[in-house]
Amino acid sequence: MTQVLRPPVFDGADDEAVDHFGMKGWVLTHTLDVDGVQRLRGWIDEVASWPDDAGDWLHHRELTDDGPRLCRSENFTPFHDGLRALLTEGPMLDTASALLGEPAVLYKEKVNYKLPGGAGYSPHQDAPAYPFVTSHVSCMVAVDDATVDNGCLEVVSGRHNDVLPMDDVGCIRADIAEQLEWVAVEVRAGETLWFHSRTPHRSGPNTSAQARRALYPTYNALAEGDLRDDYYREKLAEFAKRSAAGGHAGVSLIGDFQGRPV
Ligand SMILES: O=C(O)CCC(=O)C(=O)O
Repeated sequence: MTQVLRPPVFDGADDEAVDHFGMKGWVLTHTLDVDGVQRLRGWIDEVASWPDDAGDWLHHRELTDDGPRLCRSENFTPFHDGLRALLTEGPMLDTASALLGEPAVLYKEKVNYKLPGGAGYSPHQDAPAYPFVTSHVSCMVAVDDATVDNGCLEVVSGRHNDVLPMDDVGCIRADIAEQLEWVAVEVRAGETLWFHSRTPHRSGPNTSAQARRALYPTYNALAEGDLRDDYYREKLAEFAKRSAAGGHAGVSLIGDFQGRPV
């Protein structure tokens, strides 16, 4: 049985939060107050309403029992001033830098919408999916309360030192994943769950009637370079290659998404 956790929420990356992250491979922080959450929801609605082909952002859809639904948008910070400021300046960047132990820079960003009926994600670590960088940290900024019912993240504590054996789609091998001690971390809207690039994580489907939207920026150590443009160039080339080969591009460079991309 997966244990459900409501861990301490730190105000920012003070020494205690950094120690928690170092020990567990994840830490929960406060990011936005009630007004900030309202503003963020408005921004996410704006991004979701952008047409597919009017810019270089990417929208991905999945087939749910209610038909095709948006499951992910990415590469939107160049086109949205509010989201760019939230993710590339101030407390978010400061926390990423404190957790990396050196100045950080935004590597990539996405929204996972996980609308009602939206699918979950297989056990995986992010490190194998991110070319070019060795030192990076990701987080989930909860746009809506994330709960067990709507598919919050589940993590494994203290297992962020190694890349675990993978299956042929880049997820953690099933026999290894089932031996790990998973904890479900419920995250309230406006809080942020930071996790190391090698922290094993997974999530269930959204079985509730409400959306579970979350914003996921990833930061790398600036010393490795500002590689965001390279990342999206590589990703678009890989998606184009998959489509040209007659397959579906998918939503990710690894096969962690359990839904039916359309
Ligand atoms: O949003 C989720 O439920 C999981 C997301 C995730 O693990 C990913 O996008 O790699």
